[in-house]
Amino acid sequence: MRSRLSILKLGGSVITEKDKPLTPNIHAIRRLAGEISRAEARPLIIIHGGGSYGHPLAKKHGIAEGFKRASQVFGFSETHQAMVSLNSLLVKSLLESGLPAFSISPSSFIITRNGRIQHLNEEILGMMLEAGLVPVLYGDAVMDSERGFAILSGDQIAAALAIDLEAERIIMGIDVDGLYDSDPKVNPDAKLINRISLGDLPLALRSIGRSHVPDVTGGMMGKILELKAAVERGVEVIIINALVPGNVYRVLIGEDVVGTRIER
Ligand code: IP8
Repeated sequence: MRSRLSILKLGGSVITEKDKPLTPNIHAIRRLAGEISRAEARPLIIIHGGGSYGHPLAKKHGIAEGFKRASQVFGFSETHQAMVSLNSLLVKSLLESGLPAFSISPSSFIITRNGRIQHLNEEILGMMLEAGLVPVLYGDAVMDSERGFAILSGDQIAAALAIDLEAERIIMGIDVDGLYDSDPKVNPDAKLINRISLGDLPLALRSIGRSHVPDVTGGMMGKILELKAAVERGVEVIIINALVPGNVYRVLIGEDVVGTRIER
């Protein structure tokens, strides 16, 4: 039977200023921490993206392409550390809001092979959830058995954990209302898609615009492709705008929120 586990992915474009390197969106972080705490949704795993912390550094040092030269090793450390810093800001805010948040580095319990999760030790997460903790993970610079190292997106982690831990739903908090029939940042007439089935996804994906800021894990397109595997196994996926105050709280307590639901 499915657990009641919710996985909340907060996009890097929500918790950082995506155009300004290493700049958090402190206002959004504090507000979201309050909303998540107030909702009291359990069990819950929070995962966040890289935004202007992980992506520019990963790009600068070519981390997603794997180990090619010794000079990248320092960049690998720097990329991970940038994510640790961002994670600390979020975890600190969550704790201040009264939520028992617990930071975990994906690089300490996940190994990839050619960028795909090869080994994931979920035992520790299961025990934390049992204890009532809220694990807070992030897209990370990880060890890769073929390439030496890789960038593992928070979206791939969300889908893998949802499948392994039989989560009920993945909530994707991004900086627009959901999936549109064309890129809403370019086309003001773009229409929001409220529900979409896996069969109709390829058509919708063709209309998704390219990201204008560094995104080494494929932007919106990469996100959706990662989530497909979880939807196929019956996990409910809801994409909402986490920059709209109240949305994350409402979706966590089970209310209807404007967004896109991806169905089997
Ligand atoms: O923003 C990428 O995670 P994402 C993390 O979830 C790094 O794709 C280190 C760039």
